[in-house]
Amino acid sequence: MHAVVKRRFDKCLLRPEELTPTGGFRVVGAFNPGACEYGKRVLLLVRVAEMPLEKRCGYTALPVASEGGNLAVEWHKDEDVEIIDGRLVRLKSSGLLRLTNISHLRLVWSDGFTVGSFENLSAIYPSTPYEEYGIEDPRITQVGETFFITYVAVSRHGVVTALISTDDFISFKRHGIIFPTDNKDVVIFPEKINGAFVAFHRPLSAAPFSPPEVWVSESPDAIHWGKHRCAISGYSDEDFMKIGAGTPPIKTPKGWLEIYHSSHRASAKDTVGAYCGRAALFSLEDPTRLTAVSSGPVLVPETDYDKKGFLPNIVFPSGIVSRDDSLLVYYGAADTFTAVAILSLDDVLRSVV
Ligand code: MAN
Repeated sequence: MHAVVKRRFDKCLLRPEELTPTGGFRVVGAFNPGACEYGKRVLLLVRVAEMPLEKRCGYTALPVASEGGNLAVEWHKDEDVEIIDGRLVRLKSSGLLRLTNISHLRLVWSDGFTVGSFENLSAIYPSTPYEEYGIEDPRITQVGETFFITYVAVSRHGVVTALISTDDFISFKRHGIIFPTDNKDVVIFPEKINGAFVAFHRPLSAAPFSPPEVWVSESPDAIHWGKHRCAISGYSDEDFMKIGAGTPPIKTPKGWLEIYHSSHRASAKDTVGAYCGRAALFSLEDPTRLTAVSSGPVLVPETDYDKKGFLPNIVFPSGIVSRDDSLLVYYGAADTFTAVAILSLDDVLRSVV
């Protein structure tokens, strides 16, 4: 797979071993970061995935968070558990899925190209029954003075998206679930359009009449969403398994630019297929109207850290900062690392036809 746009610069910014683990756990991933500019700095909100340190022969450890945010471990006999992939197992008794790791979010300061100290980082831990299997994949959008953080919450109730807002990244207001099960990859536009907040999201049906699609919705307050419509259909000549919005949209002269991800059918030897980033343009006046998509992927697994990790060959764009003609795309590499790739805005716009 080749990218239709050449990277101008790339760098692995954060590795799991650089972060202090929660007591009793080890960090296995520091990836899928939300990103925004804050003053002169770039703030990254990283998904930190952890696995229990303790091992018991013949048992599988499944992590779980209590309502107070403490992480604990449940032990299940190996024979009662079926392994699906590196991330997931199925409990044979109920047929239900569980994650082998549990995620929380941590703030990391950056100048855009390097990251600062990892000490005393603010963290957001799971804290409601809807977050008992972890919180994941944050996206940050500044609208006016307020930063809106959407994130995925996973629990026995399913996979949902919740909202936090903050003005200073010191105090955070939780607004609860904004898109119920199953829905993830929610990115909010950086300005209101015709008086409404607008967001892309990815509903996932248990009774699939369609492949997964990106949808677009509107809201008066970023909490109550309606006017749901399909924005990018999953149908394609290629063997897409899933698509989902990636980075919050950026306003360009040619329209709203969205870098979204596509996942591909797994080859026989892998359990999870490759993930790439693609570009789509939406009308400036009517952000529900898709005007063009890139002729191919704009970001593909290229570097060592994209290709080797917890799950190989994954680039998952989740944050973006635009500086002059450069797009600083922050992404999760191999479900393990946080990385940045710089693309030229002109190149990306030229690839969208
Ligand atoms: C998928 C992957 C995982 C994630 C779960 C729950 O299996 O994206 O990384 O933990 O969904 O959201």
